[in-house]
Amino acid sequence: MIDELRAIEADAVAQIAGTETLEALGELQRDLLGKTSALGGLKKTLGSLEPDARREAGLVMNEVSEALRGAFETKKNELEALERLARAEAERLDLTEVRTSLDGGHLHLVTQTIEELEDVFVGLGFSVAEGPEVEDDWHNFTALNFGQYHPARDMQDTFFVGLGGPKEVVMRTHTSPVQIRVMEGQEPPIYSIMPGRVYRNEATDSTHLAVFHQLECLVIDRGITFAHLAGTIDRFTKAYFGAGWTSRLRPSYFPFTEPSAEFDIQRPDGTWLELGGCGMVHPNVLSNCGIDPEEFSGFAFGFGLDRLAATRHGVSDLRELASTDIRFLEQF
Ligand code: FA5
Repeated sequence: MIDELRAIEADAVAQIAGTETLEALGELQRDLLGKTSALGGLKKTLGSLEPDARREAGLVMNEVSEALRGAFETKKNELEALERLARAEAERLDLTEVRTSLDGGHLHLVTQTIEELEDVFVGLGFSVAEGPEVEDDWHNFTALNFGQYHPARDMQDTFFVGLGGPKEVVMRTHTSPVQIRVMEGQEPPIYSIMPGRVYRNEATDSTHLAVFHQLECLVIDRGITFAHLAGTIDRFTKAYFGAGWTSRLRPSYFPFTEPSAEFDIQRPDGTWLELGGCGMVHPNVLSNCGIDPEEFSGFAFGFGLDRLAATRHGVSDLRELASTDIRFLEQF
């Protein structure tokens, strides 16, 4: 039996050494060490030997099993290292390559989304406005009816910039300050959208980023009602996502709108996604911008563009949108 065991060992070691893939190695391991293997067969006959011969054969059998396990382990490490190298080689980017044509890239998913929504709203008669990402307290908070010590200031954790007096300059926490800039700069009627990047000092997870994007919509005219607001939200939801999608409003609070609501959109599978806030522009906000609230009324809404794009394209983690992984970015 001992000769037989040594022969099995020599044959197995040669087979292991000649294996070229991890899959083949797995199969070989089952063939050589499994219950139906030659080694397994000998193990079963061990009991029929005389005690001395059994002890001796048992020792050799353990040695052979150990040797084969070691050989499998070594080969597995070797094949895994080769596979890692091959993968790294396949994914290698030649950063010294000089591109002679411009067909090597495309706009980021969020930029594509902004452009698509601009088309939707321009089609509805809106113009597009922009404002600065570094804002003053007046535009980001005070003109929007956030009282100096109002707890609503804590609703959006703010990054302050070391310019001017304490807490005077901020990275804008939402796109609503652009409403103020638009109202300060032009007489009603106003039909504007304001897309842009915003910043909040918060921990990131699959549904929250510290740097993300919003799109703000502002309408100021004579006779504007809540029905215009609800209708506009539903119109753009269907234009962007398709006819099977609907929206709903839930009562909420924002200092700059009264009444205020949060709006969700319903996916065709029936589940809801919280997308943004909205409401009728607060009379104090109109007055702060020199617009007579007795003559004009209006609505505003603002929503998260990253969540919107992620929902439409099936991206389950918002952090992917900030990744530089070319395999992710190339999909859109
Ligand atoms: C606002 O920012 C208000 N300015 C919206 C508004 C505009 C209300 C006009 C009334 C009138 P809120 O903090 O809820 O509201 O944010 C709006 C949306 O931005 C959220 O519903 C969500 O879609 C998105 N959002 C908020 N925080 C994050 C975050 N950390 N990461 C990604 N998206 C976010």
